[in-house]
Amino acid sequence: MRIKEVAVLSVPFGKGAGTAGAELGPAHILHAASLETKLAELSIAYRLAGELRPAVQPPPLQSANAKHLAEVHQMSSELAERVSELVADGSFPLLLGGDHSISIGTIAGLAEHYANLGVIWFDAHSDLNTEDTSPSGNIHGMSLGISLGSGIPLLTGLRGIVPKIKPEHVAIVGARSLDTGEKAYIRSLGIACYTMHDIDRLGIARVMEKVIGQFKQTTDGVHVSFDVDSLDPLEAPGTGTPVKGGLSYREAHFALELLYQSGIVTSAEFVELNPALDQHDQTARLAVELIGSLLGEQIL
Ligand code: B3U
Ligand code: MN
Ligand code: MN
Repeated sequence: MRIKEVAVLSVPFGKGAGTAGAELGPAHILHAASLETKLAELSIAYRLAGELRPAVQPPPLQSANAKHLAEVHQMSSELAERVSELVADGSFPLLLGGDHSISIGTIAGLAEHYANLGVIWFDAHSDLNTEDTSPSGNIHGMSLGISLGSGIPLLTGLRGIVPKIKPEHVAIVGARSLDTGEKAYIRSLGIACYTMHDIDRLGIARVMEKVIGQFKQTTDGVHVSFDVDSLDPLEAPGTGTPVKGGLSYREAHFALELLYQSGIVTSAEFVELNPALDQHDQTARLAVELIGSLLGEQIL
């Protein structure tokens, strides 16, 4: 499908994370870091599609080890519906998070349109925990697993498609903090997981060539889920769970430039920006720059 325009949807939701502040992300990307100026500079057809802010507090839901399950469930079902509408409308959904639990809703909405959706998960973590393996009970550490059909049935079952994505259509890039249960899950399903070790060994160009090669023939759409904690905390301090030794400024830009050139990307989200922890909006500004690279900004 030809993309009519980029539809920017704000998702000021932070209850999937253990640290408050990710709910302030969209405002800082839009205002402090001027996303619209960047999109206008690039002559990209875009529209602001508003923000998703569930109106009423849902009644609490019982769960063994999933914090704020009711709020995450409500937000995910509303977000899935909005994202599905944006795709039906021919738009390229660009979501501004919010913590990484928003992916549950994003991917549920996308899965209604793409039977073989590819997901590129830039992250220091793999977000493949379940209630049984999660050390924190924070749902943002479970969102990729839920999209793969593992975990809380209320969330895996959203909009009736289970699973939303197949393991062979997932690639994790930038991993360096994996829990024991996540490592076992990655191995047992054979998920492509490019750790920082792999990036050091192969270089980001080769890694991205492999990811693009993995998806090019076998997927009908590709979603880029960019957790800003994939970046090195020296470049991106404004995030709730920073982990040393991440993607450099140049590796991140280059990876997204290569994805733009590949022409395979059909939606994206930038998550886990926490403006309360940021230094003079450094991370928000970097996120806007990276959105530019993903949408076609070039040096020359
Ligand atoms: N794997 C840990 C930590 C974590 C995951 N995602 C973030 N942190 N941002 C967990 O709590 O599941
Ligand atoms: Mn994440
Ligand atoms: Mn992360």
